[in-house]
Formats: sequence, structure tokens, C-alpha cells
Amino acid sequence: MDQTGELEKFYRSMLLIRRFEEEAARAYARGKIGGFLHLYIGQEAIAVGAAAAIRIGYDYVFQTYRDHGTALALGMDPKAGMAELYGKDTGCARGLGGSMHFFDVEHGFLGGWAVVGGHIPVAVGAAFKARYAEEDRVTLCFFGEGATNIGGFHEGLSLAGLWKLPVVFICENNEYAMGTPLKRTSPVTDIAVKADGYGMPGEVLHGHDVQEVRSRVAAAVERARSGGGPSLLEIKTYRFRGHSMSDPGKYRTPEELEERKKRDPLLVTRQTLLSGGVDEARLERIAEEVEAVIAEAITFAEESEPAKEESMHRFVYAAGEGG
Ligand SMILES: Cc1ncc(C[n+]2csc(CCOP(=O)(O)OP(=O)(O)O)c2C)c(N)n1
Repeated sequence: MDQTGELEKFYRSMLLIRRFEEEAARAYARGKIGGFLHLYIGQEAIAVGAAAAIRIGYDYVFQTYRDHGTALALGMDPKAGMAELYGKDTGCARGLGGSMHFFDVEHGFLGGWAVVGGHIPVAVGAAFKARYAEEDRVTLCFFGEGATNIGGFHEGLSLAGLWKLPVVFICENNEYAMGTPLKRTSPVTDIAVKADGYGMPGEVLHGHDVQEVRSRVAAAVERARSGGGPSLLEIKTYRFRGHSMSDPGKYRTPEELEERKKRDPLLVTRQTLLSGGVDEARLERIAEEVEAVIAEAITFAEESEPAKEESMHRFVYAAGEGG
């Protein structure tokens, strides 16, 4: 595929994530979705670029609770994603997990983890398994900058560095952990520098450029796959919505938000495509295709059966003796 063809594919994937989440937010406001809902809007180029850098379905991917974009970028069926948000039996986790616990073994997506930093040692365990089983699988482990102050970050990166495990740590630095900027919680605000303490390379890159994300993640993945050990990539980004649906966002100014939106990955990619010769009508067709997929996902979620109690007993709780 040529560069423009690839970029068009990335644009479609990012637009799908954006529209999926905009519609999820509307459904949430209408009371169709319960629990938490953390949107990825503004960060889409990271999921899409990183997904293009791995062997999907073979490599392992771990994400935080802000997980819809990564799951969709890897190829999760939007119907299964939307149904999961609606708490339906046809959801990717049978409607039992909801927004924070997307899961899709077929595409190597091993969650959807709600405890900040809690998945980092688990991802390192997956990377260890690949090494132990002599497979050349690579693990991608995503987390926010807030997670770099958590014990699991230290334990995970320390062991991965010591054993040179095939894992790429991707810190999506969106400037705020809930409402708290990093400078109020960490003496070192340059996340990539932390890699030095774990004997691995640290790099900084920009999350609005999907092709840059793809090529820099691909380089780290190839290093890991060929026995060169782990890396820590800090990807600078910004989330345009609140931390979750209940966040009024009083910790930042409207001016700051407007400034960051100038680097909206969808806007930037659209401009690159137009200046590369793709016409408006072509982009309009992509948007129409995406709308049809989203509409189908919503109808599917609305019409599916609710999660079943028996699924809970079968997949969540194990019956004890006599239970
Ligand atoms: C161990 C733990 N402490 C606190 C929380 C509550 N909490 C949920 S998200 C979050 C902020 C995390 O920020 P960051 O790691 O930067 O990721 P982002 O949400 O910005 O993607 C906090 C404190 C939690 N889920 N787990």
C-alpha cells in the first residue's frame, strides 16, 4: 500500500473510534450505558499507529480503562464493543465488564484494566510467558503518565529491564491524571528519562502524527522481537473530553483546550490527506461508511439481550464447595 493509501486507512480507523465514542457519550447521557465511561477522544492516533506496528492476533496488548480506541484499532467488532457498553450478552465481555473491561482474545487484546498501573506487572508476565515458551511475540503495555508514580510501574519495568523481556511500554502522556497535572505529583516530569533507571531506552514522540507513532512503535517492537529488550515510549497527547463522563474539567482553561485541538489527530491527518491529493468527496465517502458501521453497532446493542446472570456465575465467580 502506498503512503496515502495507508494514511487513508489510518484516518478511517481513527474516525471510527471518534464516532464510536461520540455516540457512546450520547447513549450514556440518555441513560443507556451505566457505570464509568472514559473517552479516548484526542488520543486516537496512538492506538491506530501502534496497532499498525504489531502482528495483530499474535502479539499481546494491554490497556487501561481508557480502552475502546485500542480495542477498535486492533479490529474488535464495533457491535461487540457497543453491546459491551450497553451491558448486553453480545458484548465482548458478555456485558459483564462494561467500558473499563473490553477483552478480545482473537485480536490479542488482553484488557481493559481499571486499577491504575495494576496491569503493568501482568503485561510483563505475558512478555515473560512469550520468552519462556520461546515464542517471538511482543507485548504492548499502555498506561497514562499518572501510572508512572505507582508501585506496579517500578516493579514491572525493573523486571522487564533486568530480564530484557520483549515488551514495549507506551506512556500516553495526556497531561492530566484526572484533574492533576504531572508536575504536582512527580519530581521528574520527563517520563522518558525514567527509562534510564530500568536499563532500557526511553523516547519521546508526538501523538497527533499517526505515521510517526506507527514507525517509532514499529522500531521498538522490532527491537523487542529480535531480543533487544524493552523500551519506554512517552507519547505526548491530550484528551479533549473530561477524565470520565462526570468530569466538568475545571482544572484547565477553555483556551488551553482550543490550543490543543489545533493538533487534533483527525484534523491533522485530514489536512495531510487533502494536501496529498485526496479529494473531499473521498473523505466524505469514508465518513459515510463509518456512520453506517456506527449506526449498525448501536442498533445491535439496543436490540441485544441483557447480560445473563448465569454468565456471571460461569465467568466471574467460581462456586466454592457446596456453593
Ligand atoms: C490504584 C488506583 N488509584 C486510583 C484510581 C482512580 N483513578 C482512576 S484513573 C486515575 C488517573 C490516572 O491518570 P493517568 O494514569 O495519567 O491516565 P489517564 O486517565 O490520564 O489516561 C485515577 C487516580 C485507580 N483507578 N486505581
